[in-house]
Amino acid sequence: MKYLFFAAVFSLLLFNDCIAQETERWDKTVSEHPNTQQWFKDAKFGMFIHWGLFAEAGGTWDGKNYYGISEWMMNRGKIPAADYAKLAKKFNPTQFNAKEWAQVAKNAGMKYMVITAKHHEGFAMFDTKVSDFNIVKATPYQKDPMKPLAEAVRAAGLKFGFYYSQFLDWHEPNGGGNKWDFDETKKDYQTYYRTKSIPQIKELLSNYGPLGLVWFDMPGGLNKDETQALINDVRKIQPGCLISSRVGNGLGDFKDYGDGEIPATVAPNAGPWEALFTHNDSWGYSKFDYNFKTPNEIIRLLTTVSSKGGNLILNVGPDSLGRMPEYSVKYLLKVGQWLKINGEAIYGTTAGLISPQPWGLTTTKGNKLYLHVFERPKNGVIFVPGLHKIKQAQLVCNKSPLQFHEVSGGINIILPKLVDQYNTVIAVDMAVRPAQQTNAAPLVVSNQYQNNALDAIYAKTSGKASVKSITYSHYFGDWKHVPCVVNMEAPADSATFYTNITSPGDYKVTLEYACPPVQAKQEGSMKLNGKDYRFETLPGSDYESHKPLLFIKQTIAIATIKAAGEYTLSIHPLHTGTELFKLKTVWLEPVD
Ligand code: FHN
Repeated sequence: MKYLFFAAVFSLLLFNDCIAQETERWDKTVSEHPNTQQWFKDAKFGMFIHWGLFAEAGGTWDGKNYYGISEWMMNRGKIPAADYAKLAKKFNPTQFNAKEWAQVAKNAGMKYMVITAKHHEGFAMFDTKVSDFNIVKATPYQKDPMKPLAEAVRAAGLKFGFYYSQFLDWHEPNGGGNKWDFDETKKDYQTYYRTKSIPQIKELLSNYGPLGLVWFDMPGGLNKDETQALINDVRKIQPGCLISSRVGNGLGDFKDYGDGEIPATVAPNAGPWEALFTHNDSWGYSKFDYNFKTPNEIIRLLTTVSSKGGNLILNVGPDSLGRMPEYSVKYLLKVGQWLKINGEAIYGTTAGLISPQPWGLTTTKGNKLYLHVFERPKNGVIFVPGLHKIKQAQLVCNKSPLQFHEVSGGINIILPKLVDQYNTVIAVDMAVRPAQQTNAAPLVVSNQYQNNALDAIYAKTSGKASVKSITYSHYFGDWKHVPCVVNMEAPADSATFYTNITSPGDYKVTLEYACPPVQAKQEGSMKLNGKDYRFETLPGSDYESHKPLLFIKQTIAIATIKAAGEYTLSIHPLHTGTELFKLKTVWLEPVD
């Protein structure tokens, strides 16, 4: 009962009919076995699987459809635990095939798999002696799918891990989160941990062979010492098993960002980290959710995360029969085919030394720099700023050498054509490794590309202005995170972008921003190349974290650049008022 007050406040904050989405604080790496982290750092790509009773419902309860993340339906509908538990009577995944799932992950080029052993609904998808609310005792299936899955995944050469919701349990009177059935003031979280959570975690660590990691989620009810004690329990049974930062209290071996979040900046000495996305918008199987990311989108996502030095864990939500979504199987295979050819530019790499370019991104491995080319410049010349003294450049897919020239400020590499429809990779052997570029490096702008984006994360801010990740959702729980320049309320609050405009000409300048209707019609100024361009803001939508946020694109100028060179572009409100807008991107589109 000691932490009842803390936990009650926590629950109130978190579960007032919706879930909050914020990144857990995570300070440092606590594993006493740092060598065990190497596999994780090198892996880069993993499969997340959300599977539970929610797959049986698929987002529908009592004739009502719940759009959004399906695994939260019980909470959203305030479905009594006893009624919800009846889903188990129907849950019969007769088409589940552990080897097939392992093969899908392997063929996708994934190096680890993490599956929900127990999600917030409280149902154990494994054989547990701790509670009868489990797949063996409560369903017609009567088998433990985790046993063959753990074996098949390891046999396929991948690491295997469990997701375990350690605090939220809507089935149990003492579990976190369910206050529609159980009196919040009578909950005893310590008892919950002692009688269900910790014993089940120990079962998972004892009965399923070597685990690569335990992926804890949504901490609560434990202070730092108690969280450390939980970690110690894990380490006692499996010393090499990694622990996610969502174990809470700033602990854990690797950091997980928010759902669907890519960090804007990552410190070069940051520990291992993971970005987590779901293939469509729901984590659990949802009948209505067909918003699957295309192979191109997944490859770009994986490349983006790798270029920042992290891992991507991508979720799939199998249905109640044990089938993975058709589009997941199909599109992940395409990703795997790309990785088969270009994997050396992803696996085992560290963050790209060169900051993002209009043509794409970079990753690094020792003295090799990989250029991931998404957009081919019209003239085929890839300018890599800050790079000097290279030995060779060649296409990764067929090893054919590419011509290159040292030019002022960098290297030009000639790319005759884009050979890959998703991401053409060039491997560069560096004689000298340049220093890691930061977001402060000037942004290359060129008329060789259809458009040039100056994203908020590259803005240097002054006054009260700052760059902040704005979180919002479309449906319930499908979080979006968009870094924006915020708090520009007075002329001194500005956002400045440093650019390197490599080709003279006319550029159309378009601002992309979100502005609530009541704050619209404020005047702003954009200065570029000695000219001051004025504009008035347009109304979009109000900002509420649980609603869609409307970003508007407003063209405010054509700027003529007479000579190539470095230019600053800065934006600020003309008068003191409310926030001018949340600025996402400034687009510079060459006019032919
Ligand atoms: O509430 C869960 C959600 O259902 C899902 O499991 C995600 C995956 O990261 N974690 C929680 C929200 O952050």
